[in-house]
Amino acid sequence: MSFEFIISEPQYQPHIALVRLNRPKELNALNLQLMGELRDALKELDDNNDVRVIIITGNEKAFAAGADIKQMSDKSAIDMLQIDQFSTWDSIRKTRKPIIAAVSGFALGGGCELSMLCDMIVASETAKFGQPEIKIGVMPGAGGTQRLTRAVGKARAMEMVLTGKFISAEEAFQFGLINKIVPVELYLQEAVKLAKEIAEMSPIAVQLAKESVNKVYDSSLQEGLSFERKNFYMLFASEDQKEGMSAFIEKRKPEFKGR
Ligand code: DAK
Repeated sequence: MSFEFIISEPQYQPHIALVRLNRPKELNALNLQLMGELRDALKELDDNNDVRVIIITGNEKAFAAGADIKQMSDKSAIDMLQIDQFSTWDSIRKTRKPIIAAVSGFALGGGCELSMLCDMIVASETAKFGQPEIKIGVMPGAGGTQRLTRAVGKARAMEMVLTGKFISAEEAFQFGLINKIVPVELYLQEAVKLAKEIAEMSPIAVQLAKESVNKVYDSSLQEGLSFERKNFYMLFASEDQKEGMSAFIEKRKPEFKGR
């Protein structure tokens, strides 16, 4: 399979596949095509018997700075509902093989949500995690309010979601969001090291163990995610969403009116 916005290497190392998000000029902003490619690549790797662990990474500056605001800015609530990007995210969630996010630089909005959708996160010292959607007049829509809260607790999640402030790799580690922090030149290497340890285990046991750990989340997470998603779409009916996203694109401060 050939892709435009990602690079997929099924045999990056023995039994280890690497998927690189590859829109560097846009800080790997997750447009619909990139997310579709990521879904297709992960499906292919999940079906490939030689692959045991998958690593998703970006580049040193950005894992991903969120969904593509330029692609979303003029959408209506109904457009967003009909695009139904959630099915893409949901199919990534269903990947049976373990996925490690190797994060450096920005992991924001959908980028933070994508890293949390992975099973483990190895980060560089420069990594910054955040859910800054509130600053552009919306809110997290791909698991941020649910997975972040489960990972770091209500108080920290509330602060991040309501102020949009970023946390450093060090804070993310202290809060239990990530597995490891390493110097920037080592983050991919460290993710590979972790992947190798897992790749030595029984792939069937790994698959069932992953499924079982995730069961903890799934029972009530679904309800939360569907609630969150509807609220996210609803925000596209607001003037503040148009203002927030236009202001970002025009590089000015937004003026929110609460309408
Ligand atoms: N979208 C589009 N373009 C982006 C972008 C984004 N999210 N982030 C950065 N870029 C672009 C910038 O516009 C700029 O492009 P040019 O102006 O050069 O053409 C280029 O990348 C470099 O960015 P900056 O010049 O801004 O770089 P700085 O180092 O000054 O700042 C920054 C880096 C990451 C702090 C800043 O770019 C920034 O604040 N970016 C936006 C972060 C953000 O708000 N992210 C959340 C987006 S909303 C859902 C699925 C997903 C989602 C929701 C629902 N469903 C399945 C229902 C997700 C929503 C979101 O993520």
